[in-house]
Formats: sequence, structure tokens, C-alpha cells
Amino acid sequence: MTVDTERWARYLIDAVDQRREVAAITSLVDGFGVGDAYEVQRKVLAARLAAGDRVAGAKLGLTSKAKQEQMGVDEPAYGWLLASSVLDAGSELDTAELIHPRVEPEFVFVMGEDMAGEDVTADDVLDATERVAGGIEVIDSRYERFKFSLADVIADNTSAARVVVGADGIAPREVDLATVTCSFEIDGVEVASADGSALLGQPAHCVALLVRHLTRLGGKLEAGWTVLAGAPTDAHALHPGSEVTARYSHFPAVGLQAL
Ligand code: 0L1
Ligand code: MG
Repeated sequence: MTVDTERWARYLIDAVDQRREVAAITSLVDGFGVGDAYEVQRKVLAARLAAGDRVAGAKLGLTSKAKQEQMGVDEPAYGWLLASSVLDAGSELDTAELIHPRVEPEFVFVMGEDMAGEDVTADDVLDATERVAGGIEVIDSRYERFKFSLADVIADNTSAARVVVGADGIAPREVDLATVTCSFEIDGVEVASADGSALLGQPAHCVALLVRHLTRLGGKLEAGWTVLAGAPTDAHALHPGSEVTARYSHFPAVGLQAL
């Protein structure tokens, strides 16, 4: 049976705009698959762009082995970053704008050149990257209790909500990104730590997978885009009043204040 992707795109847009959680699409639609999910994601993006937003970049989710095993998948999920979702480092975020936000540290690539190709490698990504920085992603699944299957989370643009990107960063080959460590703090207490190797062995490899995905869809990764390669640690609930800091061995620390 053909899935009415227009209807499910509207369903998710309404959930975001009305700040309310909704049932997972797979619990409502038999046979809702990954192909349907990327079509819903595309329609949600098209609606946001038609309403005046802009693409600021793209993101990967489920890039750590731990998250993949938890979900029973062996492929990352790909999504879009809207300009309206990008916050300056040290920004304040009113949690009342969101449903049940969680935060996670990110490895962020700022692209210097367009990239496309189904055989793109991590090395090619490093050649095309302008800088790599730390970040904090705020994810906010639109689904009840943050529970979903792979197709659900893809349709939901990989739970993307907000992102804070560090103002500075390093040249892509200044250090092996797999060895960059991250300590993630909430209210001054370290809640998790990991290094870049948690991202499928090498953060630049994750970006290469994104380029291959965009190429299969007939697109490309564009110069100037911001790319979230993924979170090396689990995500943690974001409560009003919390101060979140991601500290890295080689990037400046990034902070976010929740209101
Ligand atoms: O950015 C992410 O890794 C989120 C992927 C989607 C899974 C989740 O919401 O935890
Ligand atoms: Mg993330």
C-alpha cells in the first residue's frame, strides 16, 4: 500500500509547532519503511523552506556503535540542519520551545568545498573541510517517550531541534580526530566522556557516509554547510536552568544555558 507521506510530514510539522509528542508512525502505518521515511523527511524540509527557513547543513545520527546496537541497526540516519536551529556558542535556550529535549556533544565539520560521490572516503572529507569544531546538539524526538524505530526517527529528521556550534575550531588534519577527547558536563558535573573514535572509528568517515547518502539522493554536500558528524556519548535530559558544557582536548569548550 502506498504511504501518504504528505500526511505524515504534516503530522510531524504539527507536533513540532504545537510542542506535543505523538505516536510513532510505525505504530500507525503497516509497512512504513526507511524509503517512506526519507520521503517524509524531504517533505518536512520542503515545507520549512517554503515558509522561509534555509538549509544550514546536515547531520548524522546513530553514528556510535552503542546507539546502533541499541536500535538494532548498522547504518547511521541522516537529517537536515535548518538555519533557524543554529545557535551561537554560549546561547540561552528556552526549553518551553521544545517537547522533552536532550543534549549531546557533537563533532562538527564546516565544509570548504562541495562534495559528491558514492566512493568518497574520510580522507576526501578532510581535504574538503575548512574546520572542525565542538558543538552541542539539542535533540527533541517528536515521539512519545523518545521511543521510535529507525524509520520513525528518519522521518522525524533524526530528532534534530537545535545546535550550538563552537565559534573556533581546528584545521581538519591538525590532529587525528579519532583521538580528540570530549568531556560532557551538566551543571558542572561530568555526565559522560568519549573520544572521536566512538564515531564509527573516525568522525570524518561518518561525514563520508553522509556524502554518499546525499549523492544517492541526487544531491551533494555544499561548501559552507555545517555538518554534525554525531555524538560520541549518550544524550542526557535537558532541564530548565541547567548549564551544559562540552569540553574537548583540541577544540574550545562549547556551552549552552537552558532557561
Ligand atoms: O543526533 C542523534 O544522534 C540523534 C539520532 C536520533 C536518535 C535519538 O533521538 O536519540
Ligand atoms: Mg546528534
